Amino acid sequence: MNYNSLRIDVLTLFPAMFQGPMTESMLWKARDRGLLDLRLHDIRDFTTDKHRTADDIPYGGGGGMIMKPEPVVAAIEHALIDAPPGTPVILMTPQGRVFSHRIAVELSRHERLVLVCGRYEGIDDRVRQLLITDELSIGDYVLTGGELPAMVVIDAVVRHIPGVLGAEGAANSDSHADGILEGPHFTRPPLFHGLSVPQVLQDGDHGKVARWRREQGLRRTWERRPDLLLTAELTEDERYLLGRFADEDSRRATG
Ligand code: 4GO
Repeated sequence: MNYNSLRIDVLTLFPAMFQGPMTESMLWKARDRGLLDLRLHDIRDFTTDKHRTADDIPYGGGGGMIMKPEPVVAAIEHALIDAPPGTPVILMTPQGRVFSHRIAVELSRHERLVLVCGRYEGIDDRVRQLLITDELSIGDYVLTGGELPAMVVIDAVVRHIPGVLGAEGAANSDSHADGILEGPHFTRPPLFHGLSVPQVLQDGDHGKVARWRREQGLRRTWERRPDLLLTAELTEDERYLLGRFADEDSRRATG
């Protein structure tokens, strides 16, 4: 098999933060198999003064410090050497579009990605104006830096590089892969603290198991994330099942 590999350049003032997460388990395997080429760059290495100054006070006053534009721009330009045109240069920021399964799949199809992590009150906006092509947020909360969001994006993207996951195509049945959640999972023993594994899974009729899983996934989505059902592409059978959940609901409410 001829796998394509993904190179990700991360620009940060704290490259050591990536050492743990990026050298464990699946991510390590991806790197070991040559599917992921992860390169960490210390933005401070692109400063030019003797104190290696990466931040400065904000124009207009106010608290906190701002990351100086020159070292960040130099780091991005370094990361973009020999990168194909259209390589995403992504800034992690709570002001970005909210990261999702769909965006993870989209990003995994590129040959190269550049992730820029801010610290303090953020980066001088001219870096964004000049070089940033995408701004991503992992959710509506503020963190002390873009490093944890970058790691979240890397983990979610790398799972979609062909050859990374053990069971080929295991990512396709994931929660969110087709717009609905997954149902529950079980392993041995068949009886645990008085709770048994559903008989259909123990019987191992693959057709029945597939139908049961789809129904459980739909049920969970109905219960927990009904917003997802507004956009999920469902078959006629699945729409019928949703109707049944609604009926069960109203019987519980009235009976
Ligand atoms: C990203 C960056 C939150 C996110 C960040 C997020 N906080 N929700 N903080 O993805 C500029 C300096 C932004 C600290 C950074």
